[in-house]
Amino acid sequence: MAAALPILYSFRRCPYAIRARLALAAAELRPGLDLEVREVHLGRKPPELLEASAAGTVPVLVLPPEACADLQGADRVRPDSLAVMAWALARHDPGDLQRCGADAAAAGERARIAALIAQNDGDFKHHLDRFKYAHRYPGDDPERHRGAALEILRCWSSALESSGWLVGGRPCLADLALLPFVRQFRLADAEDFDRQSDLAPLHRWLQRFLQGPELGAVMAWPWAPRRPWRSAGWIYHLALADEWRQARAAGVYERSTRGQSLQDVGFIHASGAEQVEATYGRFYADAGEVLLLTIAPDRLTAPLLWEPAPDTGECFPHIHGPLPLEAVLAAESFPAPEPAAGQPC
Ligand SMILES: N[C@@H](CCC(=O)N[C@@H](CS)C(=O)NCC(=O)O)C(=O)O
Repeated sequence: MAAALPILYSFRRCPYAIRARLALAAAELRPGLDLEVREVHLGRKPPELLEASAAGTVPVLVLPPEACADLQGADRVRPDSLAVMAWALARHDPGDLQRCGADAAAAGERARIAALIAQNDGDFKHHLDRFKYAHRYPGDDPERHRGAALEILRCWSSALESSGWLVGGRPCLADLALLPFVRQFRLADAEDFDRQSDLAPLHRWLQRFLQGPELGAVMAWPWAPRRPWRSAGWIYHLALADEWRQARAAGVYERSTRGQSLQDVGFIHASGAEQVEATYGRFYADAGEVLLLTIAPDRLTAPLLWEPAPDTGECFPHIHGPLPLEAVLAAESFPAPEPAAGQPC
């Protein structure tokens, strides 16, 4: 049996998750081979993520038991971006991003890196949120926060002036840790950001990342799948879009499978996380508009039984009663449409 891999719970556009993926990639870890990446939808966090980390934020890295036989439960969890970055670079840091040297110069650079990250995660993030997501802070003045964030960016820009890097003339942990947040600030009003002529060194620093291969790699498959990972803690049901619309109007869903009702069959057919594609291929491939319902078993009101299919003996989840709408966490087009080319991150 293949060895279990560390699991990264991630969200494609989250700046904390982006910095974690940048560090994991810098440590030359490969998704699918050295770790499993599970893309999370923040509106419906999988039970496995919440079990690993009650905070329910991403990124979270969960190490397999065999990778750390001497560690217990929570010790196997790296619960935030900085912990994930530290874990990755402690394993392998070919670019010496952490400045591991024992000399005073390396210690000074480590202190500078820590101060930059603290300023980013503290003051800069505070002002960025209140400028970028102004609607969440009614009564606050977004322009004041934009100005305060720009002040910090000017400091960083002067640090970049001599060498193009934040600390010590070559890339370091702080470059990776700040990049996704500066990128977010720019995305909030790119024209205005690009017009700030006193930020020229920062513009060059950001552009180097935006055009370079490292960021592109961690924003694409397999580092950042477009579809959320399917949890083994949920079950799934393929529904005809029209029948789902009727159920929403009626307040309850009572179809069993294509062409058959709950009353005809006695239960509602469903699939486990790994069974959806095969079910679609067998019964729905020519069915027109199909939706994939994600169902939380703990919200069902009828018994859920895993029972063998008569022809193959493979066990499938069966809901022995109506499906309440409250148990459906998501209803999404299936197969998922391809993202439009050039869609912003
Ligand atoms: N301090 C954490 C912060 C992570 C964080 O806030 N992530 C956001 C997404 S960008 C999140 O998971 N929010 C949870 C939610 O929206 O429910 C870290 O460094 O990883």
